[in-house]
Amino acid sequence: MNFTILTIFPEMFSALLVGGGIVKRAIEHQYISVETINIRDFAKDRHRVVDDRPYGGGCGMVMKPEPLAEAIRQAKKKYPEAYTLLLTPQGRIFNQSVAQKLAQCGGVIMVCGRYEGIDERVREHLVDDELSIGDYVLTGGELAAMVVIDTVSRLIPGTLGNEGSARDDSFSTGLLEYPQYTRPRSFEGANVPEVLLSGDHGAIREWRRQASLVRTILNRPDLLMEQPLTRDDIEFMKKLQQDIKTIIGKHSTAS
Ligand code: 4G0
Repeated sequence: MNFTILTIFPEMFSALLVGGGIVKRAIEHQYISVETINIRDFAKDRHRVVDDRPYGGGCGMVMKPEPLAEAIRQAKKKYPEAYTLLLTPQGRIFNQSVAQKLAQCGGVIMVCGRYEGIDERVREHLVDDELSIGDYVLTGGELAAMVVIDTVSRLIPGTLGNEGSARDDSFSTGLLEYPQYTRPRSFEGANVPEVLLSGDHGAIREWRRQASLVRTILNRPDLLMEQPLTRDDIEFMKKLQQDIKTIIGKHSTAS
């Protein structure tokens, strides 16, 4: 899988090669490749200007169409099968299932906007899809593009080393991950749950499923509306509901 990034700050992507992370390893083992194209290289004037004032007035600057369009065309010429994305707060929200789709396509070209965005005509004619990594505004699309590269990279077969991890993780089960523990058994007075030391794999599976359900109810109840729940899940949640009612009952009769 090739990622080609169009940006005025190509140096930012060297961050992907720092340390001993999975993305760096994936590049070294040629599961993925990351190329950058400096949009400024396509500016025609002496000062290599890539932005201009918005028609109709208003504050800030807009990325001017000519250099950006030329940069996109060069990327598409090298990777004709690639999917061209614009990272923008106006895009569809990027999530694990979008990442899974991207992991199966024939390369990704990502346009990183700066300033107040890009000229609308470039978006209409040269961009296949617009993605947002969340409801907040960054100073540029570069960090968003790196989030996409990181997320998609670990879904490419071979990149994880541990194939199970990507399949089992949150959002693949539709629930949040259960708590994880490692040695020591007792840390600053806090003990690892006994069931995880029991060797009873059925009991461990049940404990983890229930811990996932509780976390999801507390932090992301919206997720529970999507994924199907088992009969055991429903039974567990009814029991929780009963326990909560009993506690509330005790408090309201006391006060
Ligand atoms: C295009 C993406 C790009 C338009 C990019 C800003 C947040 C995200 C940019 C704008 C970005 C995200 C209209 C401000 C660059 N910020 N949430 N900034 N506008 O994915």
